[in-house]
Amino acid sequence: MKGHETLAAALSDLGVSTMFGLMGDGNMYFVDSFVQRGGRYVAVANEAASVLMASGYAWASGEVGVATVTHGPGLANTLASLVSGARDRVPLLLLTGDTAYNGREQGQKIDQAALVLPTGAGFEAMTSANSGPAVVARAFHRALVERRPIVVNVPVDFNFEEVEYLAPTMVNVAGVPSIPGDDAMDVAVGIMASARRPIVLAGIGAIDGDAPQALTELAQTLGAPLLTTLAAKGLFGPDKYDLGVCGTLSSPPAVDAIMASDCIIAVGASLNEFTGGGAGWPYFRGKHVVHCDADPSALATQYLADAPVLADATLFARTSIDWLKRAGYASSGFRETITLGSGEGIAKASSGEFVELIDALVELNRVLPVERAITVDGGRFAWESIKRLEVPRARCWAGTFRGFGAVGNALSTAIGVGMALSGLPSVAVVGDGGFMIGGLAEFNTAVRYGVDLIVFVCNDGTYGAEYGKLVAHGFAPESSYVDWPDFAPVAQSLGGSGFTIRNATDLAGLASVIADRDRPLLIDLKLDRTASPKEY
Ligand SMILES: Cc1ncc(C[n+]2csc(CCOP(=O)(O)OP(=O)(O)O)c2C)c(N)n1
Repeated sequence: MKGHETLAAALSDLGVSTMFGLMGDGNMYFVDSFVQRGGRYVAVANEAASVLMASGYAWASGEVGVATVTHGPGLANTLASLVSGARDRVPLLLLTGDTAYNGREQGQKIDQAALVLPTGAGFEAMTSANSGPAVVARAFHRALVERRPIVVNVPVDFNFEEVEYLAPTMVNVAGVPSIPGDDAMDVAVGIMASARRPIVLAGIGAIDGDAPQALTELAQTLGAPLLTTLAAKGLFGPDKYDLGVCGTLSSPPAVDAIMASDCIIAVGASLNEFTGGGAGWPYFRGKHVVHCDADPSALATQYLADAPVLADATLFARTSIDWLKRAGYASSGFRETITLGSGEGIAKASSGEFVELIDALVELNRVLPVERAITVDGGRFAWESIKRLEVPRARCWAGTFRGFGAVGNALSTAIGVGMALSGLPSVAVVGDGGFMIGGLAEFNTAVRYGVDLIVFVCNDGTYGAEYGKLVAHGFAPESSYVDWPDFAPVAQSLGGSGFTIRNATDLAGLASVIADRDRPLLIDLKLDRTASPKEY
């Protein structure tokens, strides 16, 4: 086999079916081999999007996302996306071409390891033409175990060498779920049993398999309400006692319950200050904390827990229930005493002249099919969007403004999510600034691949986050204004549909526009820049 064929064969043997990329001298032969083998190759418009789409795909599918770019500038275009992937702990493989080792005069030559390593992604270099499959397999398994992007460096001169293909083996890196130790459980169950107002908080370490169900049962046993981290929003599906997100974005009833509680049982959540309610961790202060995680690094980085338990989330929950029942424990009854519901206020009603962001989000939430995926970008529209838009389960929710705080990632991520979860609409909620940073070109990618994408552009004609800060500090805000063209006709030119909402009458048409969509749809929501939410 030729070198490029062995790379495609290795991916196929590792079960990779979809790859996002943009081709150039460094990777095009390998892309061709991948397609020849029946792989689905998604040609993006900008390299940054290849990593973002692969991230969305990885997140929604629970598999390793795979992307490919060419050397030099192609790889350089992915750097911000790699940082986001590394900080958001996305298992991802990026196969990048590299110039030949001896191609010193090649204009696109650059030290690719030096480029990649500061992003937080890992780097695996092919060292000979026949090393490809082993390097790809190692990178693939590292991506799964280390939960971050791993870049595989493929020098172009290895592509055409004739080499022997040695198929890599797929290793079950999940291994045996870790059983909670008796000593740790003794302390944890003692704390749970003596709590009078416990709450159960779950993170992305508890989104898969039986963990949501097992934690729901543990909460029921304890009489505890349920909460999730922002990243795990939707984890408990529709549950009467689910209070939503725990943290700075909590709803008023959730904040009341958290503040009233005396014990937090956090499972699969690598706790951070945002989950803790902001600086000083007000939500955790003065409470007993049980912290279970299968990943020792999640326990090692926080010193909050009275009872750290290194264990699989499901085994922890089931063991806790078992021990509590055997001890004759009776429910605390706490969750029967708290106020349920979202507690979110309704906006000033949109009049015939304009539309309020919150009204539009409430209407979008109402008219979307229950089975939907939501990806929210960064910007001042984001907090209300996170609060108002519901998802049926955890992997249907993606926030792209987390680890690196990059604006413009949501639309591409939503395309990857939509490709992993076909059969439901993938909704990207973005600002006008974010759409132009990273969405415009890739909207057409959704068109080309028939993704059921709905883009909701919260268009206030300004970088609203900056607008709010400029005004707050007494600066003139005009430098933050941008007069974009109307996006609906742009969406049509790109092969999709477009719909503009300027007022309450237009908003009333949203339901039918969404119901009748037959291609990627962009909704341009025109907002008053002075009236949009100021909090950021
Ligand atoms: C890649 C990137 N560029 C710039 C910023 C700075 N930034 C943070 S929020 C924001 C505003 C985005 O504007 P828009 O998408 O229109 O949303 P809005 O705040 O107006 O709701 C910007 C530019 C960033 N975080 N990331």
